Amino acid sequence: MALERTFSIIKPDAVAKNAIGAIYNRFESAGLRIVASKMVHLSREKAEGFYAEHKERPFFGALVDFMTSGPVMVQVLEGENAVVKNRQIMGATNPADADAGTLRSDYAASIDENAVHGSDAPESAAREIAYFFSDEEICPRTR
Ligand code: IDP
Repeated sequence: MALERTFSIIKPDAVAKNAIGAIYNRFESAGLRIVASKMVHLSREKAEGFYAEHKERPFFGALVDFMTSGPVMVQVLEGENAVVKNRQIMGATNPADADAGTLRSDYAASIDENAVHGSDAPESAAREIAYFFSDEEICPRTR
């Protein structure tokens, strides 16, 4: 299978728990390679744009409040089947439904504060990667 890329966010709750390294270890242990990475504190405008598809949902304001409440790590993960693999590593949106051993089972407190984001399809991955990274910021494996 060809290499695929997906977009990932370690959300403010998991950054506050000092879990960046532990979460990166999960990605790398599963065979995903971090090919771009940075820490950012999202503006409201940036967070609202990222979650624009949820604009009409009742939780939208709380979601933007949360996503702007502290710094996040954003990264591009590369590997075989990266989109699906990352979603498996993350677990279900609601940590109460997440399988044991997934990131959300281990690090998320609630559906509102659920530790990580991961693209749900190759198309959204491409859009989300471009929303945060220029081509020059992405460093694919060279050897
Ligand atoms: P995903 O992050 O697993 O892809 P989405 O349905 O795309 O889930 O929702 C985006 C984010 O919006 C979730 O990660 C979660 O933080 C928040 N969210 C989704 N549904 C709810 C809800 O019912 N209540 C509160 N927050 C929600």
